[in-house]
Amino acid sequence: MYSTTGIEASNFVSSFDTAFFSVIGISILLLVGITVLMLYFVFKYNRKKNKVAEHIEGNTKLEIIWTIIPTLLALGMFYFGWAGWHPMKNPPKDGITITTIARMWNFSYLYENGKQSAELVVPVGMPVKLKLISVDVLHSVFIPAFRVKEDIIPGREKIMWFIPQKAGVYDLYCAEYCGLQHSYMSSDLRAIPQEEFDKWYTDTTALASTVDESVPGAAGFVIMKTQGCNACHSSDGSKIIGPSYLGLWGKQHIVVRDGQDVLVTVDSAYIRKSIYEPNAEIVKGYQKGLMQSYDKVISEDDISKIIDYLKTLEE
Ligand code: HEC
Ligand SMILES: [Cu+2]
Repeated sequence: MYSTTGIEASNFVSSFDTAFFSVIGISILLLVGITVLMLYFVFKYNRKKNKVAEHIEGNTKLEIIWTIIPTLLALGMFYFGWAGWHPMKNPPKDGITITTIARMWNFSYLYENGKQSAELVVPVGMPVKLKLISVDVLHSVFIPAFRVKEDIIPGREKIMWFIPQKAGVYDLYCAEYCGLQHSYMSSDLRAIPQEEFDKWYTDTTALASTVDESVPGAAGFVIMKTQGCNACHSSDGSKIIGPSYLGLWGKQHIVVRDGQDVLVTVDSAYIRKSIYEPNAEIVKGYQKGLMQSYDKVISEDDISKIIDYLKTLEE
């Protein structure tokens, strides 16, 4: 049905490259042509050879030629651009849909069966539709090897699609400046054969099995890494965008709730609220609105694992 024999990384590579190189080719041709012609005229009509300027009224034939040729060139460039772009906007009905959640400053991927991943894992030869969601500001997902890029706009849902054609690991970047750690906002895209993908997809214990359960807090650490919490929170006491996790558990500190300073003790209920409703109480001295709710991606069970991890950082 879908060709997997293509040597290109995705189905959009050849149409994109055709458009790109035809524009570049025409531009180079014009640059060289105009430069050569200009130099030729400079010598040919040198003042020493022909002092008197001639007045030319007009030349219909020439005017028609220099209108038609550039029009054809421009239409040609438009055609290749349109032919490459149009299919990108029309995803097929079949294939898999992966919800791509962008936030300051990481991407995470939510699959139809509830599986979550920090890495975009896709099957080779199958249309992949990314449902793009931003929970905070503008981001943009860019996969250079696949020749696809799409802005992610908060409050709007967008679809981007492609067919991976060659197994491998590719880079995926955020291509829209989105704040302090924007340049670190990237993830891997791993394209694997269908059978291997099916195994990965149905194995919902995969995340847990890579975690050494005998190490206290290990599972919580992996969850926070997957969700990108460490872009804003350190575990060593240093302040990044948010407070450090070091010594957080059991601590008493002041938060601002409805404009009022309130002394709170960091316990399970507080951590849970910090993750599900981060803007209800703001730790004094920090900015409101930076951390967004994780209620759709972090379960109650995950929260208790995160708490186990925080307990290991008690001072
Ligand atoms: C974009 C930056 C950002 C990300 C990502 C982020 N946070 Fe936060 N977080 C903050 C900021 C800023 C605060 C302090 C303001 C507030 O209380 O909301 C905070 C506060 C907290 C607090 C309360 C800390 C305290 O000292 O009382 C906890 C707990 C917390 N975050 C956990 C998490 C977890 C778990 C994740 C990942 C699932 C996460 N955060 C992701 C920015 C972030
Ligand atoms: Cu971004």
